[in-house]
Amino acid sequence: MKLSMISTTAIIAATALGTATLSAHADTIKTRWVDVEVETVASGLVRPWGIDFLDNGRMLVTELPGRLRIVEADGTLGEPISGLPEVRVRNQGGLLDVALAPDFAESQRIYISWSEPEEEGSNVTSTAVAHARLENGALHDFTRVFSGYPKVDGGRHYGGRMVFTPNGEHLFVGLGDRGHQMMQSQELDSHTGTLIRIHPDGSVPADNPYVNTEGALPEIYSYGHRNIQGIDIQPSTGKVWAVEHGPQGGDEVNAPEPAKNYGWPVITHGEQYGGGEIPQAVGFQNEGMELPVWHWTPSIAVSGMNFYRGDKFPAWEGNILAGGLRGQQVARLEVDGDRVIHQEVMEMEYRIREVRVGPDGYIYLLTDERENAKILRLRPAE
Ligand SMILES: [Ca+2]
Repeated sequence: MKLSMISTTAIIAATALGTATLSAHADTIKTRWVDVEVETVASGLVRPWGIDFLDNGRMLVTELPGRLRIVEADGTLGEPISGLPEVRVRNQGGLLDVALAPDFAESQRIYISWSEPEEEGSNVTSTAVAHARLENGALHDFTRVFSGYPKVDGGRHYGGRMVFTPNGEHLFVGLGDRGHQMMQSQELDSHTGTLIRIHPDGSVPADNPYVNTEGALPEIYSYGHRNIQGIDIQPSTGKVWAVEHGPQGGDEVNAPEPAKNYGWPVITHGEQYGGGEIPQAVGFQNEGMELPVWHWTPSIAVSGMNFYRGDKFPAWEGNILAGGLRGQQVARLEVDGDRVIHQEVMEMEYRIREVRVGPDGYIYLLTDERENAKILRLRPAE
């Protein structure tokens, strides 16, 4: 995806049934339905992780090392916004996602997720969510609405992706297994390896599946997840979908339903890093556990996911767009009901951390570099 002026010849290779891989060596990627231009909107970021869209093309972007910035439409990076909590920056931990409140236009309220230490400087952390009012480059009235239980000494698998339902009533947050004691993902007495559903003020919806289950945490919506890294609401159904990292192999797309078990670490298509079976795994399926809608084996290290909605890529309406870190790609999945029927891979030359459809219908990507990371924009070629 070098942005040279050489015209593109896309290389199309079938790598698996129903999959086409498109590799662009210029500024245009030829895909099945449309030629796609890749533009650099902004650069100079450090491990950007989350993005949401303000008015007039301005964007709010998090950087994992604990900064939140406004990026102007012309790519100018604003000064870091003050008023963040202590963010424990360690391995995969740091400042994670950002989302405008559903009533942002009136309230100026934003939501962030981050790795929250037990006490100042502690490595014992969990994923927390808060809201605050954004005004004059600073956060005010900072209010924590969720903190994962338990806090764990470790720097991996925080989850942290957030999405509001379109009516603003519910907030979903994906939480990871924290990288050890994986069987905690199978238990309901911790938030480890779960998808939670709360009201925007942090209160628990009365119709959450475990509100009347003794010993279960009431925020839990579904469980048996490994590390959710992308989440969105399917426009045609209003249902939540999520992508999660497998270990070595077995990255998944799931359409989580309340009280259902998505199997980690008991069922997986993955194996240990370096090879060998996951010790707790029994295979690809097991009684009472849900199969993924789709899986990537080998892993692309899936990160970021949005359903396409908008007027710029009409042929992609309702498709899933998912990023790949190790896979350095955007995967486009055509969805029919609750099945994926075709995959097309757009190869990028960057690790892709997040994929978001902007209010303008263009597709925004965050690249994952430790220096000079970028916001890229996909648009139909002229
Ligand atoms: Ca699973």
